[in-house]
Amino acid sequence: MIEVSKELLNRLKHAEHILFFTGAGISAESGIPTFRGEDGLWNKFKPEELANFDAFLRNPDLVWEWYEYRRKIVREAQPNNAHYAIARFERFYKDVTVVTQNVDNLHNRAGSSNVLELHGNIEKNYCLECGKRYDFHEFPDTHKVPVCEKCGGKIRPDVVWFGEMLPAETFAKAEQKAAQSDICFVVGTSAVVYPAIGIAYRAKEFGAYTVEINVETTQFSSAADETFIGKSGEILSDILQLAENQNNKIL
Ligand code: BV8
Ligand code: ZN
Repeated sequence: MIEVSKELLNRLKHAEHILFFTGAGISAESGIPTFRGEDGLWNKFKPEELANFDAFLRNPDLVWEWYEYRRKIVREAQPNNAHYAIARFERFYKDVTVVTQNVDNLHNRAGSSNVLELHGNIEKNYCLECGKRYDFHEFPDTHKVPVCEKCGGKIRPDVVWFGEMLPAETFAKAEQKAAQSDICFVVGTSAVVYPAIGIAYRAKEFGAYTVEINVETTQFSSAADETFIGKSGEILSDILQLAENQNNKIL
């Protein structure tokens, strides 16, 4: 069991609004490669080459194949203890929000009920021309960008690429939740991508007690009130246990 501060115990006892801000590190224990780690996805490919719209126009089949490769990994992956611990926080607090940069759908699959996907969801796609949606759709040929059955346009993943705006409503909701939160857990993110990480700074600005969970320190560490260095699956399971001890009320 990890050692936590009196302040965090006190906050776990009295908090009403909990915010989890998560990045690729929370899915590492599910076997999904992160972006910037040593075996990171970006090491093989550079973000500029793949996760942006120009790359898709330049080389649609390559970008499509990369997403199909990642979709396969995601489909074979299972949520891990960190995802499940976050979902179980809903037993003790009436307002638990997950703001994730991840596109792997694992928070939803673990049972969290309020997940805000700032960068979209790799299981969702749409036609560039007519906008027809192809959500959770299995495409026959994973090596070629598919064409829309309605209008023949190219189909793209419904994720936010570099240089693209984040979904406005989702981001606004995340900002509102950040301003309300009593505790903000910042889990498994290198804290380099904007405006997403701005949500964690905003929670702090509005008085949330910020707790970072990561296997190493990050750019956010100096802003965090408390940092736990370790795997999110283990640390969040311990913090869930502490939350349970602090809240004899089960909702
Ligand atoms: C926008 C798409 C503008 C889907 C992604 C210069 C300075 C600042 C900002 C910028 C700049 N130049 C450009 C920008 C803006 C840019 C940006 O932030 N760039 C950064 C890289 C410098 N942002 C954008 O372009 C955004 N859009 O700004 O639009 C605009 C404005 C007006 C009008 C029009 C446009 C869009 C950003 C979204 C890009 N899309 N993904 C996909 O393919 O996945 S970003 C990509 O990075 C993923 O979404 C990922 O989630 C995100 C963040 O990465 P992390 O999740 O943090 O993952 P990472 O691998 O980096 O770190 C993993 C961490 O986990 C590590 O710390 C590791 O230690 C830890 N870990 C590992 N194992 C564990 C663990 N922790 C705990 N337990 C473990 N077991
Ligand atoms: Zn179409």
